[in-house]
Amino acid sequence: MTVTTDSPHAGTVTGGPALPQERRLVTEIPGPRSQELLARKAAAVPVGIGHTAPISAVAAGGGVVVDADGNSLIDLGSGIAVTTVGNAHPKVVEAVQRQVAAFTHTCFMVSPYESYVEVAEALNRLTPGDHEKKTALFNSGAEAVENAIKIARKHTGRQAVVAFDHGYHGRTNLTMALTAKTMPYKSGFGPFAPEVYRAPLSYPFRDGLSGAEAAKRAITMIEKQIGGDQVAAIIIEPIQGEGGFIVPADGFLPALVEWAQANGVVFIADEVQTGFGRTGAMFASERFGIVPDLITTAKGIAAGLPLAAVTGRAEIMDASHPGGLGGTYGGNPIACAAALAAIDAYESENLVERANEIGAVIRERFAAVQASDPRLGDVRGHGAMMALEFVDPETGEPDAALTAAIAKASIAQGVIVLTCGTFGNVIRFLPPLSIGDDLLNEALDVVTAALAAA
Ligand code: PLZ
Repeated sequence: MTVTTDSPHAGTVTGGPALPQERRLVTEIPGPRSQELLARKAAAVPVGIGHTAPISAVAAGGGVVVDADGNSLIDLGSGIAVTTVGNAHPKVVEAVQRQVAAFTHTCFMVSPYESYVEVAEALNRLTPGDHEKKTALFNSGAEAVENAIKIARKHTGRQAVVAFDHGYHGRTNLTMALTAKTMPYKSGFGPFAPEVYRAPLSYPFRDGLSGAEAAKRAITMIEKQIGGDQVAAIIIEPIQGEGGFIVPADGFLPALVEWAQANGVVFIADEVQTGFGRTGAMFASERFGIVPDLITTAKGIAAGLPLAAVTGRAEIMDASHPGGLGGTYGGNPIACAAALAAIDAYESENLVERANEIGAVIRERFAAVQASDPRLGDVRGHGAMMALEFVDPETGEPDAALTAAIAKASIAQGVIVLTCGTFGNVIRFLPPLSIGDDLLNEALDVVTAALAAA
């Protein structure tokens, strides 16, 4: 990238895996150049758009993000589970450069092109189940979720949609309605879309229920409060993301799928955060032995280019009349080129297995911490989607202040960590699968020290 203004970011910046794989702090975080950008951000960008790490990013790759002051931070967030193959992955860079020079846009609904169809074919092949599938492409996770609901309603001729406690599905009007948490996602932004109902989840650390018990509780609520024959779709994240990396008890998801099938309800797995190798399986649904009717994907699909998809049973996907689905940019050719390169990387570089190795390192290290520190109530997750839930050891109540302090101290020490959870008391790890063991361990040392010091 060559920048020809006189900004402090001027010059040629190359990211990707060739960046020195090190944590390097040459200023305080934020350094002077980052502070300058953040001041401009405060003046030019509304406060509604927050940020986690107070830096001005100029390059990233492997397991690091480099800022304008020359600090190199270890990345345990992947831009919220997006750069899973690694930032500026060489295959993605090459594919994007080739495509951008060929054509930037035609609108697939005006003049179709091959890469869109290839992404659809790849998703039809990679998603769980060997039934006939079709895929439609969109721009964001929220847009994919909106379209999955449209498709399910058209297919069933029903209106009600069931989402779950702690669920997160986006910030558009319908997806705000589907999202559980009011602050910061919903407060003051209503009225919300109608015919959205919320069922209780399985949250083993907090409810102590078996998967079968939790499923019975949810199904009873659906049958008594909505009626199975009124429900178009159930939508659920196999592992909840923003809601706290909540892994449901065994049997919970299969029981819901079975109930949906028996009642003609479309089961939608929202794999926007869990998809593409993140959980140590190509899709988290595989980890729970379920085959969803529809699956929504985004984030890791295209290594940072905006792309999202709805993939599912051909007869459901074909429910819409011609022209009923679409959008100007959905399946943009540059994003599709990036997706094909990213999918190639997932498959040829053993990245799904790498997610499991990363998960094993995180689990082992924090199981040891947990044994001596009762504030660490739960260590959970699958693959490279792991979380730590912090509590008051006396009461078991969520400890959001401790969690925020650990995240803040870690970032100040050059490790980008994200928090999540309805109660704000969860640290989540979403490292790029391109991170090396040394860097990963160094980052976990920093987080562990931050906990000890807090
Ligand atoms: N479904 C399961 O995780 C996005 C949101 C960050 P978009 N999660 C990150 C924020 O604060 O806005 C997400 C998700 C699941 C849907 C979405 C929405 O995806 O691409 O952000 O629209």
